[in-house]
Amino acid sequence: MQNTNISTFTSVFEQEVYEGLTTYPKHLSSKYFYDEIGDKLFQDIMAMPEYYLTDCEFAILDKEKENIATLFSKSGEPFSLYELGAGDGKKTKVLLRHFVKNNISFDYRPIDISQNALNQLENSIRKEIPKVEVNTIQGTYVDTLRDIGNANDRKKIILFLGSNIGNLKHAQAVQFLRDMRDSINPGDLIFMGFDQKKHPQAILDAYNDKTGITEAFNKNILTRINKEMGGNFDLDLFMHWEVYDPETGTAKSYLVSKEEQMVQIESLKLEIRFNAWETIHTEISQKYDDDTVEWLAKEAGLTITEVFSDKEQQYKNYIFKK
Ligand code: AVJ
Repeated sequence: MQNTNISTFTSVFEQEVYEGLTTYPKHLSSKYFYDEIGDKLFQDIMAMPEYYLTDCEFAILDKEKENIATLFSKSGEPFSLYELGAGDGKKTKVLLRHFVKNNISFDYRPIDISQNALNQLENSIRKEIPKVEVNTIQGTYVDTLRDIGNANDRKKIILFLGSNIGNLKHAQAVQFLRDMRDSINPGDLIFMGFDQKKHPQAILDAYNDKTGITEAFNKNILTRINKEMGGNFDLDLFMHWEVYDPETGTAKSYLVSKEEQMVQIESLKLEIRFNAWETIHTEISQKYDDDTVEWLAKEAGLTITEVFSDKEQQYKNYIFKK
């Protein structure tokens, strides 16, 4: 018996798994990589030598912290520093420390879907940079952007680091930037990281490490389905496969079925057939160039006021205003 009644799904995750695995070609959303194990695996990815993004952005923030502080506090007004998908805040702390040292008046409002991640972040800031006023906000990007839009107590600066925008297709990225634009006022700023087009091999290596961390990260979505929905995916019967198209700048991750097989998912009352070498598309990680970021900004009604880059132009941070 197949479950086709949407009202019987107990979560959006269940509904999206059902839809993604009963359509052709099959797909699952990378937003479901992140549970406690997925968060840990992503930490491990950020520490890999192949995953240049984190080191590049860290270097940019460190090199440019003075310029960034000047731009954020130009008017001298106190501001709220919102951060979407704050995670462990390792890179942001470079800025926080510098702002505190220079007596810049601001509060830090990290936003994350995970209350656990927020608690850890708040505790570590309390310990390491106690002078920072932290006000955490738990929620999805969409909900919290609405809250940011409604909060007009202070000048707003929104951080969105890590090239997290790269998980969105261009049309979705434009919509996301429009939502950000709608949540700020003239004079407010958006500070974002965009990974850049580069040697295709460097990109493939970053998403296809030999140690298998990225593979485990990609497969964690199957582990979650097994645990949370009573699935019986055999992880060894799927392989991680990465492709990068240097023309479009899109890196895509797949899970490929190594043989013909059936998989059952109990809570969905679903049995799924995989042909040998059939794919599940799980993630895109878009790479950009200045023209593309300018185009996105224009489509969203934003203007780029500043671009910061590492020496090799592997990665860039852009400041946008309304
Ligand atoms: C967290 C979305 C920026 O796409 O580079 C890392 C996630 N996926 N390795 C990225 C990820 C595989 C990462 N983002």
